[in-house]
Amino acid sequence: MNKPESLQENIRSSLTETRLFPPHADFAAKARIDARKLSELRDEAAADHVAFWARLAHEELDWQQPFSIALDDAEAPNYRWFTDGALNVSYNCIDRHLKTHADKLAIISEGEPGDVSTYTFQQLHDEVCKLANALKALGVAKGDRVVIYLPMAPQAVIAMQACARIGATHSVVFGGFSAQSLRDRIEGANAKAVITADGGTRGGHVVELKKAVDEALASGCQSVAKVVVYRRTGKPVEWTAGRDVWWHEITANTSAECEPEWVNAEHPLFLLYTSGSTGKPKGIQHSSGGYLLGAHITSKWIFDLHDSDVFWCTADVGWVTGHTYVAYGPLSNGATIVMYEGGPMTPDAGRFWKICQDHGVTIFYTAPTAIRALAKMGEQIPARYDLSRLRLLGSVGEPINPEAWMWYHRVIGHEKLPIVDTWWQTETGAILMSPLPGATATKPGSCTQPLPGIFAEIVDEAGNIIEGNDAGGYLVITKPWPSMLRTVYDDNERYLSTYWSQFGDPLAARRENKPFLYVAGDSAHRDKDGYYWILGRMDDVLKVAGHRLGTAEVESALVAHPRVAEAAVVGRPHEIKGEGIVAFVICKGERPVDDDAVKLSRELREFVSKSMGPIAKPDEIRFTDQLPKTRSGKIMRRLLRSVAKGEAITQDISTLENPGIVEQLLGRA
Ligand code: 7RM
Repeated sequence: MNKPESLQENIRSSLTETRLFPPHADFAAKARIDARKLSELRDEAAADHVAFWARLAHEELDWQQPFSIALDDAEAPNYRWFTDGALNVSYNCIDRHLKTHADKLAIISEGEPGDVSTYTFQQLHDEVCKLANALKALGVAKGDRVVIYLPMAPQAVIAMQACARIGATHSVVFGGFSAQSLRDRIEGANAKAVITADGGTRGGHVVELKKAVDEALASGCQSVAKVVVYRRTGKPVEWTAGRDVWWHEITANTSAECEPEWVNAEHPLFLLYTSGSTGKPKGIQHSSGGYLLGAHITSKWIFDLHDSDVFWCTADVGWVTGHTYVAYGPLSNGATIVMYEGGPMTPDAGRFWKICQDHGVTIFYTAPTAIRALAKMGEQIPARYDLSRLRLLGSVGEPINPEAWMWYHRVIGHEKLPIVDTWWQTETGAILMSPLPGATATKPGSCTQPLPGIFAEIVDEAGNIIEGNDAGGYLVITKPWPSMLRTVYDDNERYLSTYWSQFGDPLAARRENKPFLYVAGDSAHRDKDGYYWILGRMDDVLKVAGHRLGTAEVESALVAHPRVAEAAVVGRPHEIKGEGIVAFVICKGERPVDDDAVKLSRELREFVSKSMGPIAKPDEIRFTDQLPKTRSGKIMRRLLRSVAKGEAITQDISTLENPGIVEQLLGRA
């Protein structure tokens, strides 16, 4: 295992946690899925998992052309689902609700300054159609890529849905990423258009999105013909005539009807760039039909969506959670969603609870880092707000430590609301492991079990499945599922090598008719009850305050600085953020000391913040003459992680090329 030392605490809780919280009878009585239904679904999926997904796809989605082929595995592990079917995702999220729910609220949105806007399903339909028509008029056609770089406002959902409507493939870039990261993603996707805003507000600051787009386009991005700008702040922006157009102008005299583009189920709905252990972020490519089925059914089952629910997922649309549980899954179920533009501490730590109260939120889905940050502010803050409408709580993004789980349960859930700890990834498209709130007894810190239709296993270093319970090792998924990623955009080799090659050549497996193992990159423990505990990443992917980052990206940002020769970045446990970033840096020339070290360290932290985005800013920079390397030249990250944590070095350093450097790293030389 790559980083067992950071897993100790998670392992400990997975072994010692004995508290069990069965679903409340009154919740279970009204739940869409109760224990009996869950076991029926499991049986059905176990008997024939392809037929199981096919039944759901037929029943739950509206097809313009129903499919007859459920799963095509001829090119496995490039699986295809529902291949001869045609549908439109925006039709499924909007139009199909108009007959009965045209006047129901689809979106309630609050800006950081406190301004509220709402859209009924009819209004959402009209706005989506207008933008869709305007995009078409700008020359955006089916199959083109559109980069979306917007604040957390309804326009982000409208833009995504408008792309889906015309069959354009969107690639949303998180507004917290800098111009440089934006440029890499625009170029990676060869985008034809960018949709942005004059700015957004976060933590009291204006985020200058349009300025970052201008900067990105000034240094490349030849493919971009048009930039659509939504007016949010009203602050003046630079303008490139012929390229830049105002959203409100291009949609002003545009029809509010736009016939959906019926696309094949496999048509790429979106790319989402995500960090891996090496190199540049990968463009994870998702489908239309399979993805929507995953988003739809998990929203319905896990969040137990009923007609009267008001669902708030706090994730930004720049991350996969904001795709599946803001822009697509709940709307596909005809649910009302809440969106919030700003930060959780603005103007104070009561903001989330005030929003829950003011908009009557019934289902609240957030990240452990937010729970920990809010818990730290004390229970008197949530106590000021009426949270009585809440009926279900969720967690996502990283392992939730049992203390945070218990706080959520006790202070927000008043010891009666179910908590769904949902495990999934950008790559999986939708939640794969989670309790069902009316059926599954929960344990603080465990995502419990795979959903019906999902087959998980734990394997050892050699890829052998470990049978029985009380198993620890690599988490793998053994059967394809509809919402899985289809490929890495423009790099299928990377798709094969990252997810399918850890335990042997997937193409050889195809020839020999052996099962494929999707390697999630997480380590996990399955306890004696068959419950899964996600222990953490096996690779160099970090989760910093819920944001997925690769150490390699931060390293390449650092070495772009003129004084840096080499850098190694590791994660270090952080009480609130989950992980913080520590960088070990070798400078060109002499190792900086004293004032120079202090100044350069500040400068490098700013430099990374500027080039990647503030979320990637290292907590600490340490200058060293050398990095600890093995004789084969590999950086010994495990050792760096121990040093960063300030803990005793227990690992064997005799394999190091330069064992003497350990003293310097520890600050003793
Ligand atoms: C949805 C999302 C994926 C990685 C994944 C895990 C970690 C996510 C949980 C979790 C423990 C959870 N997508 N992770 N959810 N770990 N319990 N409930 O976060 O692509 O950004 O990250 O996040 O390590 O591999 S992601």
